[in-house]
Amino acid sequence: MRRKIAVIGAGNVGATCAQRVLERRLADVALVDVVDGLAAGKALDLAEAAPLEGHDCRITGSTSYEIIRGAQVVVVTAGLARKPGMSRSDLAGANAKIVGSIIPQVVANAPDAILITVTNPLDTMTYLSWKLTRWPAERVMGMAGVLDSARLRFFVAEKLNLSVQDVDAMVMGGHGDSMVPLPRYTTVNGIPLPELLPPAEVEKLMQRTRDGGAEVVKLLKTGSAFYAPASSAADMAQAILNDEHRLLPACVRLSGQYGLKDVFCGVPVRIGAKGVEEIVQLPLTDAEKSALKASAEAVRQDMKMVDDLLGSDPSKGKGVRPL
Ligand code: TXD
Repeated sequence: MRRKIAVIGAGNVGATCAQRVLERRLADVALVDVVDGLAAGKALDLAEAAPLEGHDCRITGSTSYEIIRGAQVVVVTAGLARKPGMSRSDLAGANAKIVGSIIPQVVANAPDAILITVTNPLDTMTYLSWKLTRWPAERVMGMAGVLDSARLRFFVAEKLNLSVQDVDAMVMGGHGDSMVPLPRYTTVNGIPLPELLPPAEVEKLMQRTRDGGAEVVKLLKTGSAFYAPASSAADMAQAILNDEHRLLPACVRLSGQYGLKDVFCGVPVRIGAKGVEEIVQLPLTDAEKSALKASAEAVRQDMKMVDDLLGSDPSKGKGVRPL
């Protein structure tokens, strides 16, 4: 059977993610966008690159969700992106309406898929997606930690003039200003970062990671980062499709882990064919624990906006309700 990934939103992140998937020869791609011709045009252009890239994956694009039928993974990237001076939370109202209109069509056409939410504000949109799908929490995850960790890996490698391949990093928490990059779990071939740099230098790299998205937005002026976000989403999709059991940070629903309950937040998880196979609990210091808690509480505030939009008890609703 041919494998298939649906990508909703054919903008910067969506189209680049489709390209990554094709060029990694991962799966066929179904690209959907609300703008007439956009997904179809980008899909045709990407299909015409196939002979040059030497892959046989197929790509189709449409405004219709019929093309996503049979997808094992759905990546939702549709929504407004940040402009300079905006926080991710500023996007919440507009993007909740967009994601709210998409999820019912995903559920109708790809009912057995695993969902990766990319749209910002990430943690809130992942929560909204989960609520609207009514799928088990293992099948709904948000992409942020893979990106934030990749940024940190790059900053460390650049600072130490080392290969990025030798640097690993872990960023937990919500995908916002309160994210929690963890120096102790940032290592160069097993050596923790605090052994290699003085505390002030370590902190600078952590702060640059927290500001990583804004740094790109400021340079681009018209939109936000998309190359590294697209690679991050493709990595997560690959872990699912290839049943790789990868340990990656992802935004998932916590049910008591790290002392946090009923909140969506970035933590290390094991990802495979069934989605989130396990939430991995790292030993944290008191300071790390309280930073994670503060970050999760900030997400919880934003999640209330979703609850307000959905009404008091969506669990009694029909399952999926467009906003
Ligand atoms: O780490 C992360 N999670 C992120 C998140 C990293 C980078 C970008 N992140 C967020 O992804 C960003 O803040 C935005 O909320 C989304 C998409 O960012 P992108 O840079 O791809 O934005 P674009 O280029 O504006 O593309 C958005 C597309 C565009 O083509 C719209 O026509 C489409 O979304 N769109 C829709 N498609 C389908 N259905 C509906 N309703 C719809 N509305 C807009």
